[in-house]
Amino acid sequence: MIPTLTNLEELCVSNDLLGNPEGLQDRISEDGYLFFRQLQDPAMLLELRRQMLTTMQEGGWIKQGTDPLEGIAEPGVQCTEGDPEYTDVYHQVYRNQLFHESAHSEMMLRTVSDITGRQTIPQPQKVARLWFPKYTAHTTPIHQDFVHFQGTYDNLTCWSPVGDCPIELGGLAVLKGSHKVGTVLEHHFSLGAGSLMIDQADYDALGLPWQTTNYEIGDTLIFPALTMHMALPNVTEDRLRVSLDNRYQAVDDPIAEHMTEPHLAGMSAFGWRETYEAWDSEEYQYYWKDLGLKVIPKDFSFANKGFDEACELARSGHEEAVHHLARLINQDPDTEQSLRAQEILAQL
Ligand SMILES: O=C(O)CCC(=O)C(=O)O
Ligand SMILES: [Fe+2]
Repeated sequence: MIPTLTNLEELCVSNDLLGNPEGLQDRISEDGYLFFRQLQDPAMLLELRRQMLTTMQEGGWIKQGTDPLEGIAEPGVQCTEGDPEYTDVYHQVYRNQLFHESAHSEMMLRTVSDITGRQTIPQPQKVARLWFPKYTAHTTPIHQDFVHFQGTYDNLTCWSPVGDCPIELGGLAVLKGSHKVGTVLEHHFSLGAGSLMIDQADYDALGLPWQTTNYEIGDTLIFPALTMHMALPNVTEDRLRVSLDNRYQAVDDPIAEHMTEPHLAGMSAFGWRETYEAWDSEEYQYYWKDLGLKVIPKDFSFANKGFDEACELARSGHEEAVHHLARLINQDPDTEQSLRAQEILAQL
C-alpha cells in the first residue's frame, strides 16, 4: 500500500557535510539516509541517459521517431523484472560500459568510504531500473534491501535517477530513521518489484515520516540495508523512469554470492563475458577479483517465504498472486517453483 502523497516530507540535503566523515556518519546513523544534490556529474549521467534510452529505443520500448532523451515509452509496451521481454532489453542495456563505470567515480568512492569510515567499493552487480508509466501495480513496495542483497546490514544502496525525476515519475521515498529497528522486519508477498514487502501496520507503528523530493539529474540518495523505502508510482502519461541502484560495501565485509553476478543473470544465459563484450577498456572488468572478497551463499529464505505466501493466496484466487505465479511459469516452466505454481493454477 502506497502512502498518500500528501504525507511526504522533503529529504534533508547533506551537501554541507561532504568531506566531513564524522558529520556524514552522525547524520546517517540518525536519519538512516544521506541525500546529496548533484553528487554525480550531470553531464556524465546525461550521456549515460542518452546511451541507455537509445538501446531501449532499439529494443522497441521508446517511441519510434522521438528523441530517446525524452524517455517517451512506446504505447502498449509494459513489462518488468521477471518478464522475459524485460530481460531481453535490460541485458542489452546492461552491456553499457559507462553504466558500470559510473559506479566507480571518484566522488562516489570517496563519499561512501567517508560514510563507512572504511575502504568501500561498488559491488560487482550493478542495477538499473527501467520503469514503465502507469504500470503501478508493479511499483517497488516498501522493503528493506537486506532481503534482496544481503551481505551485511552496513551495505549502502546508492539510488540515483538517470535524468530528472519529479515525484510523478516515481522516485524513491525513505522512511526516515527506520534503520533503527536494527533488524529485518517480516516481509510478505507483493506483486511489486522485488516481490517482497513490509505490512503497513508494521511501518505505521514506527510513527516515522516518509521523505522524498523532486530529484534532479546527479542527485543521489544513500542508505544502509535496514532503512525502509519504496518507489512512488510512475503516474506520468508516457515517460519511462530510469535509475541506478548500485550497492557499495567495505572490502573486508562478506558479499552474498549472487551480488558477484550480473543483475537478472538467472533469467537468461548472461554473464560478465557478455556484459564486457563491446567494452573498449578493461580497467573496470572483474575489478573485484583481486580484492579477496569473502563470498557467502545467498539466503533464499526471504524469497521462499514470499513464494509460499503467493501460493497460499493464489489458491483462494488472489489476482496479484495468480499473476505472480503465471509470471514465474512464463520465466521457466520447469523449475520446482513453477511446477508447484502450475499445479495451483490448474486447480482454479
Ligand atoms: O527503483 C526502484 O523502484 C526500487 C529501488 C530499490 O528499492 C532497490 O533497488 O533497492
Ligand atoms: Fe530497495
